[in-house]
Amino acid sequence: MRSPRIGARLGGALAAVVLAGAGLAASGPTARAHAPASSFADVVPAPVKATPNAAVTFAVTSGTKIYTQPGSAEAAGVGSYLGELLRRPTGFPLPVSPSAGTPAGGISLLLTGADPAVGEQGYQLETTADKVVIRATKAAGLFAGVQTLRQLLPAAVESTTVKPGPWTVPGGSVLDHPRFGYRGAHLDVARHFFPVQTVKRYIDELAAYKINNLHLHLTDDQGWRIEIKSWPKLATYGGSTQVGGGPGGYYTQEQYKEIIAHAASRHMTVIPEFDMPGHTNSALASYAELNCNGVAPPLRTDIEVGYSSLCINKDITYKFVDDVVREISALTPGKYFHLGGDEAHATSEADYNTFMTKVVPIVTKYGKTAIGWHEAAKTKPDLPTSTVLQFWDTKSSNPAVAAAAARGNKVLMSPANKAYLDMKYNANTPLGLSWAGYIEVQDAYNWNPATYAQGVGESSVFGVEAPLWSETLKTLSDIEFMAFPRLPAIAELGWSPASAQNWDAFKQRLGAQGPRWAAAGINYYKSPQVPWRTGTTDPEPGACDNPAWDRVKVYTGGTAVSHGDREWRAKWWTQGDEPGTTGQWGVWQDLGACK
Ligand code: NGO
Repeated sequence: MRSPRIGARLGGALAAVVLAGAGLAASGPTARAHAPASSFADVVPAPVKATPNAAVTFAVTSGTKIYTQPGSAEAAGVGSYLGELLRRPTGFPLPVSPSAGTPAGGISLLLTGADPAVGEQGYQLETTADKVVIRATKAAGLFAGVQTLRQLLPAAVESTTVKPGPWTVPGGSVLDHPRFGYRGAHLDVARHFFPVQTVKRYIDELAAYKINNLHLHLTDDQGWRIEIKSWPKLATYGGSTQVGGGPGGYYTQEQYKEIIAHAASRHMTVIPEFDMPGHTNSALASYAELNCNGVAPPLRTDIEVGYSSLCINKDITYKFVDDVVREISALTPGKYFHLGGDEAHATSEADYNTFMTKVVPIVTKYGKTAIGWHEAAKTKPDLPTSTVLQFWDTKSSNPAVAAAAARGNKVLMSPANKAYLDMKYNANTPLGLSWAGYIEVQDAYNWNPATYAQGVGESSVFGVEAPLWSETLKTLSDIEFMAFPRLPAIAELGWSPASAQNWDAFKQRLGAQGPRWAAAGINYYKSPQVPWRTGTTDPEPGACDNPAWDRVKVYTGGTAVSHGDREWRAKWWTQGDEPGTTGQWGVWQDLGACK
């Protein structure tokens, strides 16, 4: 028996619910054909304030229109994004046009009339019987409001094929804004290279949880992943392999711009990282002159760390750094440039100081603000207070970071034993590392970014970021398995007020995401800590009759396989490319969830 949830029913009365502390009741009563399948209590990250009105619902129908703020191309962009999102599962036309009003039968996205409390990234959302209105001061806020609206629709809204509906939104209102302006995810494309398509899809998945920064780890010992025109061998040679010895790859500058543009369309900023002076074997292997002894080392495909260093006392090192920072900065509209600085075990302390002192001004010269891993806090003389330090320690006491925070540097919180998405969930997890311990969902959620590191209080916290290192990860499906459900946990720590942090309430909200991921074909870890919801309007996928997809097999057109709870058919021949992605060899057609 499948029963749509109708959310918290409040006897028809308009009841204000502040999502602080205990959260809302999680389970709803029995199925009703036109009842909302989701509720305000299910939204991740938890909104600051939600006020359900159980007396009304709004239905998206074939006549629904999307209206956007007249004169705002950015609001129109959010409108067309919403249209794209909803057309796929509903099959409705959902035209987008400007309107300063809030016509009946519409979803209005307006940059007027929002409560100033929403700030630059927050929004207000109101659902009545005949319309949905989202108001914000900036398009980023409208985009965040659209993500909430998306979670208020039934889970089948995530389906890639047309579903019957009904597409009901619960009545009520939301006032919402983030705790931290910076909510990041990091992706290591150096240890294993991921094609543009995979990065775009991950961006889409992150945006659903109001992540607004993507930190791309573009260079490391095993691979250089971005074309640098003044040093072409970095990509063509330095990017020619990866961990385990595969062919690797790199983004052309055009492809990097394509990633940035896609992220921008999801109100997400790309932070590029050129990791130095350590983690540079791929560069040292590409150009002999960058080495102190003038000899290029071989490319590396193992996962050792801490053995490589740029040559601190050669002038060409700084010409090289200047060229790379200049080219990448010119391609990157965002304000921040990540210069790494971690695990420079092959660089002496004196050399590290010399290097950082020379390199931070290069970043500034090209108009960017530097972010470095927390080891940069030890640099003497002190780095400028504008430098952001990314905390990845597993210990809460780090005197150098505390001292930098006391001087005024901001700290981006990514403690490895909490926020690292590449740590295994438990000893049996097939993917991931375990040097920082196992991280179950509750561990990823139960920490406070503003009290975790000694001497780094709320006002010193720049934001929260979930790193995903790829030593063991090869495919989109691998990425998804490690990120879901922990990424939404970190996203909630970054967005929701500290007072809303409550594991028992969060695990219920998280449970409501499972059917959404199943509908979207997202591979996720079905943690036993989470009460996964199955009662949605979307049929739960059962077992597929087809054989499971096998990466190493060659499939010819017509072959059907099962993968990620869905069925896929090879359109022509394909090998290695994951069902759901468009790869260099072939294309898969989605035949829908397994019945
Ligand atoms: C460390 C190391 C990375 C590894 C990662 C694996 C940092 C900042 N440096 O984190 O090179 O890939 O752990 O978890």
